Amino acid sequence: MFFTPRLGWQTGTTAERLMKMAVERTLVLVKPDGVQRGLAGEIVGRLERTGLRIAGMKLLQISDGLAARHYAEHKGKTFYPGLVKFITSSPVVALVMEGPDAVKIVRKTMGPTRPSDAAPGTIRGDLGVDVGRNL
Ligand code: FUP
Repeated sequence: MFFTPRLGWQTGTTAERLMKMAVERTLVLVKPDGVQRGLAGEIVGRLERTGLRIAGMKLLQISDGLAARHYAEHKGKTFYPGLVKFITSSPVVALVMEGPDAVKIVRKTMGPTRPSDAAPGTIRGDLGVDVGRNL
């Protein structure tokens, strides 16, 4: 027997297949634009409806130090200073989503970084304004 919120209780070969899948955890940040626009609940709801589990969630004011660590891969890029200024400008909702294939499922639900590339039905396709305000 194997349980997932997405599929419920499964038995037999389906359960065996699910048990072999890696249960992943992935960090999601609803950034200041999402929180200020009152869309945190909408965004968390869409992620929750995928069937993944909310393993943790809190409202958090990101410090300069934490922003630098989180976005270390972007240091030196033109948009980096603006990104750090923006992410530290007001509280974010930080959550951890958990379940089989969580990384892929969250990425598909959010859509690509640029809202103009994101399909309707994705969070960024429906709600994102531009790459610097992509919720
Ligand atoms: P994502 O994981 O989709 O949030 O994307 P990245 O980690 O690649 O980018 C982090 C943030 O950098 C994005 F949410 C927005 C910002 N960004 C820009 O402002 N300009 C760019 O060209 C790329 C990213």
